Amino acid sequence: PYTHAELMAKVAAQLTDSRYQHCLRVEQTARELAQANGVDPELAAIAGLLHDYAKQRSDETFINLIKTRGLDPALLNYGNGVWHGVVGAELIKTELHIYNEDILNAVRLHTVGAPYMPKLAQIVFMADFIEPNRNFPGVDEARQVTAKSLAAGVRYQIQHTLNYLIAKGQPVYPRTLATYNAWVGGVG
Ligand code: DGI
Ligand code: FE
Ligand code: FE
Ligand code: FE
Repeated sequence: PYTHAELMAKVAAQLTDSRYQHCLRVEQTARELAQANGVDPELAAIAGLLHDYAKQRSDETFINLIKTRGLDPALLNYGNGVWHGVVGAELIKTELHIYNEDILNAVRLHTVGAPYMPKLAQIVFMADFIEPNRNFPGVDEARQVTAKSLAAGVRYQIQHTLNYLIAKGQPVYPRTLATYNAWVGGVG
């Protein structure tokens, strides 16, 4: 297996410097959220470091993986935003030889979430949203909510994401909507 330092070099080689720096901030934020939530900080750090590993691959790469690895064909109707996590996890297996399903799932779910998310996946999802350089309106509230309750943070983020996609007229991947319904839905 690659050492942590070797994985850092692998990630750096795949990404622009600013995207790599984002990955390092997500790694550190995930480590802190793990410590606060009783999750293994090293697993969180690795998942955080790797979450955007595939972000700068070509559309063609993702389309081929969707077809050859038996992934949801509906993915073909979306783009890099949805693909780099859900499909990108395949490249982490093949190229980095990481087969820990907890790590791979956290990468897969980091953008669109899922109705059920293990704590590690919730941590990477939130670390990506609130890492120190994020500065969208509401990010400070998101940080405060997440510090009090990881699940409340997930709820906050998925509401924000759905609002953003609709405001922009973007198509919503069905699992993004399922995440929203599962985490936000209460009494109907
Ligand atoms: O990779 P990052 O920029 O750090 O952040 P991210 O992985 O959370 O989000 C990547 C993009 O994916 C973001 O611009 C929003 C977009 N996205 C998330 N869910 C959906 C989506 N785009 C579409 N079209 N549909 C979705 O359901
Ligand atoms: Fe991402
Ligand atoms: Fe995200
Ligand atoms: Fe990210």
